[in-house]
Amino acid sequence: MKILIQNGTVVSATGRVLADVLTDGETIAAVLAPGSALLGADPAASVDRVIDATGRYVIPGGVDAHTHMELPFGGTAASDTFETGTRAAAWGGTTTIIDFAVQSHGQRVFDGLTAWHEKAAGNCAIDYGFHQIIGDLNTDSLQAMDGLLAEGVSSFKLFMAYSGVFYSDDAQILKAMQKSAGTGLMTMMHAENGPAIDVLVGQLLAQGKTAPYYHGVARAWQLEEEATHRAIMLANLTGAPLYVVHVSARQAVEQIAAARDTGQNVFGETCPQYLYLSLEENLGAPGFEGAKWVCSTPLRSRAEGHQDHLWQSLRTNDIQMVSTDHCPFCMKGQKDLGLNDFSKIPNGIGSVEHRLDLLYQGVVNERITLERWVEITSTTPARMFGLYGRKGVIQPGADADIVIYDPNGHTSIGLGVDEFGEQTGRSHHMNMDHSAWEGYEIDGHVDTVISRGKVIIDAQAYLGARGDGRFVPRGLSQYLI
Ligand code: DUC
Ligand code: ZN
Ligand code: ZN
Ligand code: ZN
Repeated sequence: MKILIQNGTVVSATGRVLADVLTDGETIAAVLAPGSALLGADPAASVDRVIDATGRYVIPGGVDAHTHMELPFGGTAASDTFETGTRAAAWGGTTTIIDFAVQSHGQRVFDGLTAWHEKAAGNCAIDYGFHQIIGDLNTDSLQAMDGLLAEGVSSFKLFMAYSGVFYSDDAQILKAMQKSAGTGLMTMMHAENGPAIDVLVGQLLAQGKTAPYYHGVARAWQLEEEATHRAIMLANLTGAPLYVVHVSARQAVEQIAAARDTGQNVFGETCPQYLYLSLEENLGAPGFEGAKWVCSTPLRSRAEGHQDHLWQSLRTNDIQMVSTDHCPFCMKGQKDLGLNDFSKIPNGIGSVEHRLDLLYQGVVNERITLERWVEITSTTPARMFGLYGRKGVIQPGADADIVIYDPNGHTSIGLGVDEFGEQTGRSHHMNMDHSAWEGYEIDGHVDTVISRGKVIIDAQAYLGARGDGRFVPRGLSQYLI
């Protein structure tokens, strides 16, 4: 199958150009001057399909480097399977996810990784890779980490919170970081001071403060700043490359920026929820409604300026990229486990479908440039996690993962049906009974999505199939020398 995308504006991390893009099989064959004579007078005669992209952007498919399909958490499991979650991602212009394989307590690392392969294999609509969560950091786990890269897993995640589940103490973190420094594997860190949070949670509950809002009170920004600083210092000592996940507090951003200014290999990720949503307006919604937005790190106070600072940090590169931390739970039967106790609400928000659209608003509102939009949603994630060249760029030889984005289009985000069962014209495809983004109106629209040379979203129709997506082994981060 050969596809010619004509007359679009090809946008990369470094610029934009009017060009035609030719795919051949699963890869990109050429980026050509518009109407290039190479194909002769009638391109339709030499390709299988011609797509007119006049007035639209042609961008590399999105790379979402932080998802949790089917994650067991809080006595339940994330509601998107690899099948439903990757299909929703495709609708939103994401053509690669990197999900977190879990080693749980008492399990061996490679048993956790194998279990994740079993969940994903044959079920995904788009390509996928894995990071490895090390949830039980013992001698055996440290040894197993030597074998991760050979399995195409070049990063592992540790948690400074969630005691008894994924938690690692400083001694364990130090040892894992020594391994990271020795192997080049990226250390990914959930940076919150869990033991301090646990004390505050207990005190709040004892005072009868059980509403979702108190989730945000207990997980104070000081505990994110402190843990971020501690992780940075341990990485500094050991020489480990460090990537801090889901940064929400401006003070944590400042820690990352300061470390980067000294030349340390420290990187930061934020998520759409921290750019748009807040402690006051969302977690503080009446009744139990705020449970929709219980995630960790938590949404932060708008009055304290975290959201504005995060947008600025994306522009100045104090923060390098945006992933979703997609971890969806339904209200009914899942979030409602914490009806009388906020600490029992499963943590997570579903956004895998909306990352490109939500970040495009940053272009519309002049928070970031068009090129930066492509960089933080596709190119940097690919480089950060050893996929660049194949993913994250439109160039000959790269996988033909391409999105045609219409800046004059419009996207209404929310459930496809309302409470009366009527079609709303909204766009939700995630397996959730609510949307954290209900009612968001987006300037811009994902028109066409091509995944390894196959058109999977076209004219509001899904043409992909379960099993189209393949595991992509990753190399070391391309940000490291
Ligand atoms: N944060 C979430 O919101 N969900 C899953 C795990 C995490 O760290
Ligand atoms: Zn986390
Ligand atoms: Zn996560
Ligand atoms: Zn459109």
